[in-house]
Amino acid sequence: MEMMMKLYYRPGACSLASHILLIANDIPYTLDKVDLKEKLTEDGGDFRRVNPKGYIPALELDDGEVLTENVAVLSYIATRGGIGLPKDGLAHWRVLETTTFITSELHKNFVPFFDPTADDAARERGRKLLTARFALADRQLGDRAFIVGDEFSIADAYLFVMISWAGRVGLAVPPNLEGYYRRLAKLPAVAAALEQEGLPVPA
Ligand SMILES: N[C@@H](CCC(=O)N[C@@H](CS)C(=O)NCC(=O)O)C(=O)O
Repeated sequence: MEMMMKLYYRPGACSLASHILLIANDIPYTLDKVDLKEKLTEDGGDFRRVNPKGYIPALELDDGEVLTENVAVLSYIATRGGIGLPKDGLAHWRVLETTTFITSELHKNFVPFFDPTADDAARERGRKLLTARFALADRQLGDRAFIVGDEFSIADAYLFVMISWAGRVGLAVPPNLEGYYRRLAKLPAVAAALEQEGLPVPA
């Protein structure tokens, strides 16, 4: 029997972006819901044996290799399936440029909000940085449908998750980004991933 890719995930976590990409690329996959606190896989196994870093996303490939780190996992899925990362030209690098911005300038600045040991000063710093970074993303989006070029890319899937987190921590994003978020939620791959993870579809 041919092995299927397996995505180690947590509902609504950054792994949602990879989940969206698997669906958009029509790649068969299975899901494994990780207990991140206890570092256990869905069947109670030791998640650190899958990914010694202990975090998600982790994508088990069809040959048993495990790939980690959002930018690599997202790029891998898009390259395998052909949707989400332009093959060549400057467009390829522009998508990676924006996806790296999302991982290092947005995603990382949410850490104090999800870390129970972080203090108010760390959260305030995070809030200031996130407000400035979301403003940059808003300017980049302008009145276009997608964050890079004219097509849906891995950067849109990742930014979608970041905007959903902004809502969770009570951080307002510019109205234009909010509208973009609601439009993305209606894309079939995004709606299907939300449903499979048991997450509400934004109104
Ligand atoms: N550098 C990693 C960070 C991934 C990450 O922050 N994952 C979070 C969920 S969104 C996680 O698993 N946190 C639990 C932990 O670190 O214990 C990447 O870009 O993939």
